[in-house]
Amino acid sequence: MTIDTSVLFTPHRMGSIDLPNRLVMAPLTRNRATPGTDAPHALNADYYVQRASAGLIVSEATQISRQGQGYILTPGIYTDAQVEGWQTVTRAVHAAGGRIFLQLWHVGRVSHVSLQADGAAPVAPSAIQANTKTYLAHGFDAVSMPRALEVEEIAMIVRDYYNATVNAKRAGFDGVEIHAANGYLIDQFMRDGSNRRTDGYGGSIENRARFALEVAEAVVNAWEPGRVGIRISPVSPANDMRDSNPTPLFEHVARSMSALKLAYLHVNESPAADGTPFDFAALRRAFKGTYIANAGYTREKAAAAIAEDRADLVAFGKLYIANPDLVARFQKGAPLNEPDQPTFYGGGVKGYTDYPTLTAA
Ligand code: 8OZ
Repeated sequence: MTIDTSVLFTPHRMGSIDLPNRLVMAPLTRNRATPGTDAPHALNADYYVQRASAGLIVSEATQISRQGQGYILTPGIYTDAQVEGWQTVTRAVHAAGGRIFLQLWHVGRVSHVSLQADGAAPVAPSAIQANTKTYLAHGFDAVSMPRALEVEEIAMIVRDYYNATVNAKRAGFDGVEIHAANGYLIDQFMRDGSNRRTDGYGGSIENRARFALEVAEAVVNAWEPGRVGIRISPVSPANDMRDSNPTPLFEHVARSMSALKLAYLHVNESPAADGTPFDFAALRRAFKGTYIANAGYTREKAAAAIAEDRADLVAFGKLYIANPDLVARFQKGAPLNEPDQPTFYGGGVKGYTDYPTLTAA
């Protein structure tokens, strides 16, 4: 059976912006910022420009503060040098006809004392060490033991999200995506495997989702809801995450974000470790804006998801690493380049801006 994939190349209105097609470049950590400043530079602009035919680019995860960093050479959005670096990226992407959102990131406990000011412990909802690794100057290593945040400190981090959003606007982005997925700080608050708090930020679903809500409110106040999205990963076990009852938790999150009129809900649909099914369609129903599906989609699966109204847009990660002209390749049904795993994290041009386009190949 041949599938009609033409739906992938139809326009879509997402919040305050118009997208020319349904393909999203997923946020992808590549560890190639400037050493010392963690500012983006010309090579990073080249990389995003090559991928500017995507309906939407979501930038690599970008720390909102030094405390929010968990890996070497990931970019920030909290210094003037970083804002200026991102300006070169957004200007180049816009000149090439693209649209780009910045992904706002605080890693929480997925960090290491060597990245924190004065070698301090990373922060988390609770002092529970994750059984996971981070990428440091000496290679991959275990994350450090975190300390639990004081309630007053939580408000300061919400403020950091606000300031980072103001900076993203100054840097020329079209919007921002709140990274609430993959076991980083917001996800650590939401899921009960990493949150044992007994104050207003722990216990009930409403309490565990409170930090996510406060962050979303701050970000919307710094810009406008039509330029704000959020990414979640309800059952992904990545970074040692678990929750005893994810369905009502993430339905509550989707409904709350819908009430704030966020432009989109971006869902990493990676399955649970034990294969327990999760009803992603319930999240689709609970959220009134654009639904972006991600994880393991192909051209045909993406077209089917959109045709059957399970998603509005589909994000591609590894396929976008290897295929800068993914839109043109999908349009033609052309063969795809294979992603080269050893060059994903760190390095220069190799495995970054040297994947051939169809016309070059
Ligand atoms: C891979 C390596 C480092 C970070 C995520 C930001 O999983 C990441 C990430 C992925 O969301």
